[in-house]
Amino acid sequence: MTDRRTVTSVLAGIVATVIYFGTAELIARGLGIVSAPALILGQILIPLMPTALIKAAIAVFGTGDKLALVITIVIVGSLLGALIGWIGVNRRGLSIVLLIGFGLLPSVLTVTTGSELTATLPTLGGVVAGTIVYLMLLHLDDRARRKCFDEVGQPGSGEAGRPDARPADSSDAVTRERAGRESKPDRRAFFGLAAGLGAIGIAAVAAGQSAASLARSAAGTVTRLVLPRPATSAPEIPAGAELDVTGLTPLVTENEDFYRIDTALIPPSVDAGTWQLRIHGLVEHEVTITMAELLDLPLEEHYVSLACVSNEVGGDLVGNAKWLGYPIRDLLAQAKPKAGADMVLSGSDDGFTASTPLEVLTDDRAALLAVGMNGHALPRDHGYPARLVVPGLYGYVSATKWVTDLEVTRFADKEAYWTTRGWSTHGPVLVASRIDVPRPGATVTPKDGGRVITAGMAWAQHTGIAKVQVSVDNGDWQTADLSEELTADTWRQWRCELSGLSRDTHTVSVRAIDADGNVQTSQRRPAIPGAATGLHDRQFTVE
Ligand SMILES: Nc1nc2c(c(=O)[nH]1)N[C@H]1C(S)=C(S)[C@@H](COP(=O)(O)O)O[C@H]1N2
Ligand SMILES: [Mo]
Repeated sequence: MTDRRTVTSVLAGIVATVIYFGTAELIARGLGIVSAPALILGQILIPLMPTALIKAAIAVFGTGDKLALVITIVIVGSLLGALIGWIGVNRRGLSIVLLIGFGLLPSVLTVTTGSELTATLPTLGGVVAGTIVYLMLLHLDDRARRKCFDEVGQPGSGEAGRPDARPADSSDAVTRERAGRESKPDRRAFFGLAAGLGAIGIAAVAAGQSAASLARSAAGTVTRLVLPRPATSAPEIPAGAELDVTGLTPLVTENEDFYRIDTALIPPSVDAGTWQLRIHGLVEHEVTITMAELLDLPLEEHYVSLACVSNEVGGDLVGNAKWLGYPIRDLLAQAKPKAGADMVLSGSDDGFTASTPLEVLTDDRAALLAVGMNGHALPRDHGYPARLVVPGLYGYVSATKWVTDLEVTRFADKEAYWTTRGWSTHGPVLVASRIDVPRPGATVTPKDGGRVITAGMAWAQHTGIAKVQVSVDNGDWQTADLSEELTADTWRQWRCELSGLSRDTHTVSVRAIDADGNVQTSQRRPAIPGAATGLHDRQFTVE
């Protein structure tokens, strides 16, 4: 009897939790806001995790639609719900208090972080629905039990909270058997309702999530700023800059396809009308610039490829876009950095910071305070309304999205977000290359003359790619054809015809050499503290 009560009570706790999350997701979607408990909890948990886990989590959640995180939180939450249900076997009142208390936690957190009050509505709705479901299931369970006691001539149970106060019927085999039989319809009703509500809760979470990712991709492409024409346009794309190979990555990455990496589970929603950038610290004059002032300046357009330091060898955390913005060099010239300064700590609305060498921001490269990406306002995921883009550095030390603050300072005095977590202070990009074609494990039919095409991308931003070489089955390096260079700040496509391959499985590997003569190293090294190294290779079969 006690076992069965434990089962039903624990189940009621789990179902209540799932209904809680599901209701909250649906309300959040209905209101068009992102503050459902699963994401709020994720936002709080991520910074508490060990560094390696955070990077891994961000790689998964930063690019995906956060579904994995939400599932994890719902599962962990349900375990807590189970625990509360288990406590409820003996102490029902306490379990209800715990259910409501833990349930309200995310709304307390939203309020204390200064969000609007509507942001708490999903959580509140979730708590109400979850508590009702919990009480309803327990009531059904009590009724099943009470009925069976009545049937066997026992008094109705008014002491549901104290099982030890119940008549000692469990020692009586006959009573137990009768009880089991008599309570069956109510038992079935209990389990049926529990299963049904559990399924509804899960469906609600799923529906809320898919609506959220739809809303996110819409928010990611919508244009809210009217961008001025550039004073200086980007160069025309030369005819030979794109090679005609099926399956090869396009030279310019569409905004929707651009990789996304950041620590913000919920991308900040910044109002361009009130946005300001403040330049301060070791400067002669503090400068504050509004969006209207920024858009009035002569803006420049530049193609720049951006890469993430945590990109694995062969990975796709790299993209190339046409950015519209104002040179950071010219903004800093207005502020006049003082002698001794060697770094600019850029900060964003969400607390992220990046440390960029001052000299990189003041030399002649196209380091931009960007407002446009491929002819559109920056998508929210990519830093709307303004971000930094600096050719030649990894994103974590340069590409601050939702940027609001530039502090001119010294590496000796300040540390940036990822530097305090074990990543190197300076993050120059390393020469890199990747194979796109053939696809992994592909079976290829050689073209006339027994030729097999391999192709891919190579990058060494701000230095430029001089050469790409491929090797089959550890044979001699052969030189690939390169697409025409767009600029030294962008990646280049390469292609190579392999011939004389036997009908067998082969491995092709690639290496790039930059314009300074640096050869991409074959030495394998993990991403932390300063980008993974090693050569990308790929297996395919010739038929
Ligand atoms: N505010 C903010 N800016 C940020 C980050 C972040 O976490 N927060 N991540 C950086 C990192 S690690 C990279 S690689 C680039 C990625 O930019 P993208 O998402 O537009 O591709 O943004 C950088 N800017
Ligand atoms: Mo990154």
